Amino acid sequence: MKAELEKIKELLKSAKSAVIAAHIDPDGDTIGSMLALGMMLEQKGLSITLYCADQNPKIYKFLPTADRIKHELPAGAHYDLGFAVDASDASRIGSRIDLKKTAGAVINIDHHPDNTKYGDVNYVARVSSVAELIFDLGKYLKIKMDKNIADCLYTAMITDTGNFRYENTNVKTFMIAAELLKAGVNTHELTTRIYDNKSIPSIKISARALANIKFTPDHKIAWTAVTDDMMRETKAEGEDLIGIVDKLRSIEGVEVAIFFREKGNETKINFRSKDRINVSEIARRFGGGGHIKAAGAVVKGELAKIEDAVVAEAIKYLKASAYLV
Ligand SMILES: [Mn+2]
Repeated sequence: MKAELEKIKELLKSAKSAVIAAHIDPDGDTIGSMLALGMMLEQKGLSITLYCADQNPKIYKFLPTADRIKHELPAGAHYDLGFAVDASDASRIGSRIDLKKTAGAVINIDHHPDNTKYGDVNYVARVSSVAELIFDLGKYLKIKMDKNIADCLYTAMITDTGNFRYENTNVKTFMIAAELLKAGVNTHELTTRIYDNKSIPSIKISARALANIKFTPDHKIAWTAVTDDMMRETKAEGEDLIGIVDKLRSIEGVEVAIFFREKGNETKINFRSKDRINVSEIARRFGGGGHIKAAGAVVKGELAKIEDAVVAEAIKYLKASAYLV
């Protein structure tokens, strides 16, 4: 990774402006990493534009500089550098901007195993969160770690590791977390803001989803679906659905959890695996992708048909893995 860090350092020497792009349907890692990187590059004297095609979920709005995120760039805008954070492919930042045309050089900072190496620099490694890569970059650039940067990185880390519960959490993850606490992070305050701050619609929609839960006869696959009508009736928004699929996975004996969300003529699918099954393989069969234990896809068509097809494919995949009895 040293070579990539050096390349970024070199590019920064002559750069005056940069746009940093988060991925569509943003999560804590992409938002926190984008904001932290923005503040770091400002310390280096760059003029920074923060971009996310979609709205920043409410729970991340308290983060320092989150109010500066733009959802559109001025026509013809051009920047010396274009960073993409937590995006496995250039298309993940959305179709409204083309980073290659918008910036002199594209720097791809990511941790997805299926990253397509679309950057002029590809600073890609399989670590818990992009936040770890941004932390290392900050060290390399001799950035002063302050509480604002640390809050953003810590939020990014806990949201991608399930608050340090997932397998991607290792010694280095905790070493970085310790550094962030030294820089002023109050872990109780941040985790309360992220985990104990649910909206009433989010509880209502998750109650509806859990009431309709379905299982294969052996209970190894659990799934549920949320329709546009259910969203309207509970006044829920997209971000209120975060965590439902994790609840399905938390059930005893469940190996694969699948969550379907009807959105107009499309269905968004989220997959989670507890232990042995690589759900990114199942997602890939529907044009999606992701991590081994967390993946997603978007499919056009009627919800009920998609539900049947995806569950059938998941059953087939578990059988092929000699796992479903
Ligand atoms: Mn991530």
